[in-house]
Amino acid sequence: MLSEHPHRRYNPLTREWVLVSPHRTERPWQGQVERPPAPALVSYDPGCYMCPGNLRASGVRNPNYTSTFVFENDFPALRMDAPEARIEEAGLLMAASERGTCRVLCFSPDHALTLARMALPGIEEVVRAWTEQYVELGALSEIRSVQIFENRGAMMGCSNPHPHCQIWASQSIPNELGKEEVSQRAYSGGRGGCLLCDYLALESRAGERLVCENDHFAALVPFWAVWPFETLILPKRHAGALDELREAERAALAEILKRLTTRYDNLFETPFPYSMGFHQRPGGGPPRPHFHLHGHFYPPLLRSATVRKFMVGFEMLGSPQRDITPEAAAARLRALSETHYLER
Ligand code: H2U
Ligand code: ZN
Repeated sequence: MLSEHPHRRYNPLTREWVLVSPHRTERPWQGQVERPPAPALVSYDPGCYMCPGNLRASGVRNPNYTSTFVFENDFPALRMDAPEARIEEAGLLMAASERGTCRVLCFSPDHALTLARMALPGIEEVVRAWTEQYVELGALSEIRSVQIFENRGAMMGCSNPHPHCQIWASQSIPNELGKEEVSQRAYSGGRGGCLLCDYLALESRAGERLVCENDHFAALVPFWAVWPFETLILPKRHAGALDELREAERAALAEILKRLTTRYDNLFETPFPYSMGFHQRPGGGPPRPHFHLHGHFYPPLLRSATVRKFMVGFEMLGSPQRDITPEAAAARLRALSETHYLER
C-alpha cells in the first residue's frame, strides 16, 4: 500500500506529518528549469574571499592556511554584544534579544574540492575542526546551541563554491533543534531508551532505507523524509555530540560523509546541491542524556539536475509533501557507485 498509494507518515523527531504521493513525478513539468551546476575547476581563485592569502570583504587577509581555516563571519547574523531587551504584550507581541556568534570554516585551501572529492585525512581534519568548534563555542556561558551547517551550490543560496560551512552559536535553542530535543526527551521519559537508537535498530533490520554504513555510522533515507533524497546520518553508539565520539568513530564519520556525498554527486553526474548540518546536544538546562547526535542532508533536486523541489502551495499552507517514496529514493542512492564520476 505504502509504495503505491497516497499516505502520510509521521516524523517522531519533529512530531509532524509528511504527505507521500508515490508516482507523482510522472506528471509533466513545464515550470522552472535550473542551470546544472558546473564543478569548480581551479584550485586557487584570486577573486575568492576564502582562498588562502586573499582579502575578505572586511579587508582582513586570510593566512596561507594548508588544512582547515576558521574565521569570524564578517557579516554575522548574531553578535555577543547585542543589548538585552524583552517585549511581552498579552502573549501576542513577544520578542527578546538574542546573543551569539557566527563563524565560517573552510574545509580545505583547494578551491576546487568538495567533501566528496577531498581525501579522507582532509575530511577527518574537518570533523576535528567541527568538534573543536562545538567544544569551544559550547563552553561560552551564554551559548546553548552550536549549529554547524553547509549550504552547497548556488541553488541553495551558497555564495561561494570554495568548500566551507558555517557555524552559528546562539543563546537560544533554534526551532528545529528544540523540537527534536523535546521529542527525544518525551520518548525516553515515556518508555526509557533512546528514540534514535531504537529507530536505527529498526532500520538495520529492515534494510530497505539504508544507503551505506560502516562500523560506526549509518546513512539512511528516513521513513519520514521530506526532501526527495533527504538522508539522516546516525552514529551506531549512543553519543550526544561530536565531542563524545572516539577517534575511530570520528574517522568513520569522515568516511561515511565522503561515501554519501560521492553517491549524491553521481546521482545526476553534477555537483549535488544540499543544505546539511548536525544536531548536537544543546547546553544549559537539565542534563540531556536522551539526545542522540545526528546529521541531516536536505537536497532540493527531484528528478534531474535541472528540476528542483519547491516547498510551496500545499506545503506552505498544509504540510510537506513528497513524490517518490523514501524506499525508492534509498534504492536509487544505494545502487550508485562510490567512485566519483569525475574520477572515473
Ligand atoms: P554561504 O555559506 O551561504 O556561502 O555563506 C558564506 C558566509 O561567508 C556568509 O555568511 C561570509 C558571509 O557573511 N563572508 C565573510 O565572512 N567574509 C567575506 O569576505 C565574504 C563572506
Ligand atoms: Zn576559494
